Amino acid sequence: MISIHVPAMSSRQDVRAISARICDVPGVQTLQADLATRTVEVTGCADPCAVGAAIRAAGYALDPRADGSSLPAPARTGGPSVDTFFSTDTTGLPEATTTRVVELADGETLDLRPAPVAKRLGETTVRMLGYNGSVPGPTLRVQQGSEVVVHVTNDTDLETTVHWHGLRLQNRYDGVPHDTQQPIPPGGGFTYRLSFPDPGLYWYHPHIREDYTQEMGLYGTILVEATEPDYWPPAHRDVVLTVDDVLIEDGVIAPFSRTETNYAAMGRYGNVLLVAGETDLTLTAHAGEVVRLWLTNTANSRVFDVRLPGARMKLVGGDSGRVEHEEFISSVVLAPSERAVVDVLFEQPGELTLEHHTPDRTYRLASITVTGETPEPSLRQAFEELRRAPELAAEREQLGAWLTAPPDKILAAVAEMDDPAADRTGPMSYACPMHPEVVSDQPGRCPNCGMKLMATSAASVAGHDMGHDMGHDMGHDMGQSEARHDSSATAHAGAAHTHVGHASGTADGIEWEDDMAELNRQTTPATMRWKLLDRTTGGNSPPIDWQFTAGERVKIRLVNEMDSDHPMHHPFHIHGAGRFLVLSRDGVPEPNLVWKDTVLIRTGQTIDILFDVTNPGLWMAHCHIAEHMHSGMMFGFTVVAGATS
Ligand SMILES: [Cu+2]
Repeated sequence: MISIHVPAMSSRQDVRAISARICDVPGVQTLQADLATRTVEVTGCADPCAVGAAIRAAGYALDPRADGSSLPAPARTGGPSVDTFFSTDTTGLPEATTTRVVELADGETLDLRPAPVAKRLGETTVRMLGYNGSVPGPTLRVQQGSEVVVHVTNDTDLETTVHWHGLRLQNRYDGVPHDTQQPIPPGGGFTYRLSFPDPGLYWYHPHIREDYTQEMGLYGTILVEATEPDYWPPAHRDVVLTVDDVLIEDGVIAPFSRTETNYAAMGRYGNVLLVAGETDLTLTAHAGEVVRLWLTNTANSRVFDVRLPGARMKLVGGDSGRVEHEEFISSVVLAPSERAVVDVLFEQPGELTLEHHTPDRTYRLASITVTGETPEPSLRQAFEELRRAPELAAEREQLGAWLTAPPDKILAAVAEMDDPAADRTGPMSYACPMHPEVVSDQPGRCPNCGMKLMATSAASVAGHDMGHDMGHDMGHDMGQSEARHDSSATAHAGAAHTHVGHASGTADGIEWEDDMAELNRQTTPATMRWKLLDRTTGGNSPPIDWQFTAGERVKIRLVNEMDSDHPMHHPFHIHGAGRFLVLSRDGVPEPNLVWKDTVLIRTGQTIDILFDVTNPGLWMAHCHIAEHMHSGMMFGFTVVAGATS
């Protein structure tokens, strides 16, 4: 181990600047910085002189005694050791290329390499991670019923896997670290064999540190072409668009700790929107043209409401294939990892804007110039037709019995959140982090949104510290108070709760923005525990023993409980053990069926799904807010082979 004393390293900002440089030194395996002793420790086979040079390049002088020489570990003087950050440095990185479309025939092979790239976002160039050099990674076009092979080589500095989101494939290619495969180490590889039983739009991303890797750009889409010729209505052209957001601070993607996920409370919301990887996407279309938009939400946490004023939109498909009946729409809501297939008819020439709407704001997603050249053949008449999908009409026929049947499983989403100031003494007042006007002299819940009230001194102190770039050890204060006061959540369970029913901070049960960014930034899986609890028999345990049989159908009730320290929406995702139909939302039968793998459970909402179990193995179910998944909102269940599978 190389141990170097850096006398001027006194803040997290210093650590970040130094680790950004050291991470790029060849041979560095792990990096640990200790603010108490102002020491940097590096393992691996790196040249000590190169590590010393990297620290000097970051602008910090070295202690002459320890300049680059190998020393035994320094004696610790106590105090917390500070974790380090993934690099944000763009030096020497290849510039990101544009996303390519890769057509793969049955049996063909693709090489896929996740690696760092330098990508221009508006005025700045930032370090990102891309598959095969682009963000998003290549769009794969494959045939329904085919099989392809993907060799993944990990050129990042973090273990990885690839999860093929929405594909009902063999369990061992599902990309879940330790459960279905060993993580792919930096420099290592893994070969996936993918099958595509269902037409539609799918996507791929890592299943390790999703909060970091997905935000940094590791995602790509898969378009599975239907075998049936008229499965989709006619369209002139396909346009595949990912919608995403990234958090840019000080000209870099706000750095990530190597050891700990933050923003655990609400997930990380970005301040820059990325559509197909671009901040300023421009598209062209022709009057009379029907363009099929294939939309995927790849954001960590943000829900999008996509609109296109001035053109007509027709919903034709969702997560996995077409909808029961096509319908004209003015907006489509996409939660993280959900997909929508929308046909757009551009009626006349002009300048249009693809938009994202929240109750308070309108964001531009892309500019579309519509020219006057009308394409042949005309599809205007076909666009007017609203078709029905016979296979889903058949499902509808037998859904009545499932609607009235009791659920086979009941799953509840709940949060436990520590108050960073819970152990302070003296008079306390408590306020809602989302609604500062709600103040109480007792711990409790916010009557507006149901959130746990936090000691106000904590909130204001935190806000001050955060203004100074992470403070220096706010996170550790929280960690320590958590260790000493692990019972704060249970202590509060006895406090008087204000029952708020289905009311929530936002009337529609969606957190469109991060309204408590400073508190959110400090929350980690240690202080914010997201839970999925099995309430099938009224209990309070995690769903530890779910076992299904391939070929069966299971009714699962998903309850987003208001009696929680932080009620919030959750996009609930089930891996490729099968696919599901939404039966009802708050008791209202789903009006338009589509096969799904992710459903948005709004705050306070109850959703019944019918899970069609098809593929044996050990599978995951989790919230697709990356930070919630890493804070406990995930469990595995098994599917055993049935008589016919
Ligand atoms: Cu969640």
